[in-house]
Amino acid sequence: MQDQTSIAMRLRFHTAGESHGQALTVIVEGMPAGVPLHATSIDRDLGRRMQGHGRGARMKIERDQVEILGGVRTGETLGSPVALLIRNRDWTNWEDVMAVEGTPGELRRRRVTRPRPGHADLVGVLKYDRLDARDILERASARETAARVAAGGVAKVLLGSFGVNIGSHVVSLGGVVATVPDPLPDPLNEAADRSAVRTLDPAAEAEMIRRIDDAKAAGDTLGGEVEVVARGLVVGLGSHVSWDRRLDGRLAGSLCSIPAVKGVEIGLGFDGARRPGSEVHDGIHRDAAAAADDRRGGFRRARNHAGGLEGGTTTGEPLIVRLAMKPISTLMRPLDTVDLTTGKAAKAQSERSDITAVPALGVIAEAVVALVLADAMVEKFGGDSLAEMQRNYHGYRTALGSRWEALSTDRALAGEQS
Ligand code: EPS
Repeated sequence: MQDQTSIAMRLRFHTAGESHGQALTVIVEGMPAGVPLHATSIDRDLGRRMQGHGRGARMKIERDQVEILGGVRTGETLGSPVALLIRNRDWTNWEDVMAVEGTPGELRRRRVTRPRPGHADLVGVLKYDRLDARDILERASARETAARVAAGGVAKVLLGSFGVNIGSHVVSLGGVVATVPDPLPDPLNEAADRSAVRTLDPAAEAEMIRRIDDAKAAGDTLGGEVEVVARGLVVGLGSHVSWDRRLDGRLAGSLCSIPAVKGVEIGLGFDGARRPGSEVHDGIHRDAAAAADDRRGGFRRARNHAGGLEGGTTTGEPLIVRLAMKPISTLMRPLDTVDLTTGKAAKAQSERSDITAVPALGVIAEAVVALVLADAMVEKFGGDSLAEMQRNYHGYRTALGSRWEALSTDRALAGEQS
């Protein structure tokens, strides 16, 4: 069923839970039956999300692991909603503050009345008519991204069954821009995960770490940019026919919904806007090697400035997206605000937080890209079971492979007749 007011999804997910509540939960709906799924395949990415120089003390408390509560039996999905749970270990320190039971409006310990510029604190209390900004920040917290990484882990398993893999790396942090190797290492994550800031440039890495340490000493925070690369995609996911089926729009919308993400680029992105068309678009070629590659439809591109998308549709080249993350809005040397109880000028509340979460952003963005791509795969190849989806997928690839042959036969016949 198409939702006319939002981007339609066939593989859908919803997360719930507060940062210091008992747990985060996720329901992933639309997975075909028969996909091998184990908690361990999701836990790897949950662990990767917690890493990175510049994370706060919370990451020393948590040991994020998923419990699969529904949708899986004997290590395989059933086609029913997949229900996941990630317990917050920090809950034991917050049980009184975050208890579900109590008197409405009751004022509790750790009340937040001095909203942080840049966070959801102020707009949230105004919009939801709350007295304590904790009612807002508990859900606005980027802790929610743990649940999204879990959902993305499910999507990654589905994509893996079709030879798609997704990696990421940090391209800038705190104003330090990394030199990106060309070609990128494959597998990408094996290389990026070796770095404390998930960058592929060792010289930039040292400088990024220095800037994080300096920001910490100054009570400040840092943003940056990450790149996500998805390899192994088949030509033809997404569509040009309607706005909500264009994959570039679906990716940009989903990626911008990650807390603190302020920009998304696809392929050359903003840089492409400054060059003439001849230096932007990727020439189309066909030779023997290309003809044998049915995944790309039998064609080869001179380069991949398009980042794997043309007309809102995959080309079969690697999908390349970049995200910009603003610095975290909890500053230990806080900015100007107004106290919501007195109406007087004050300094914003300081809560324990991170100096930067840019290295974690790559892992979160991989998950979000995986969810969008898995949705596009289900859209195109459908099916109630993985086996049915595989048949549809391989049937499509076979048709792509024989298309040129059919076309040349038609042309030969047309030539004979004229
Ligand atoms: C996060 C958990 C949070 C923060 C961070 C992300 O833990 P706590 O608030 O208990 O210190 O480290 O949240 C934010 C950046 C934010 O703005 O809320 C996590 O699990 O990723």
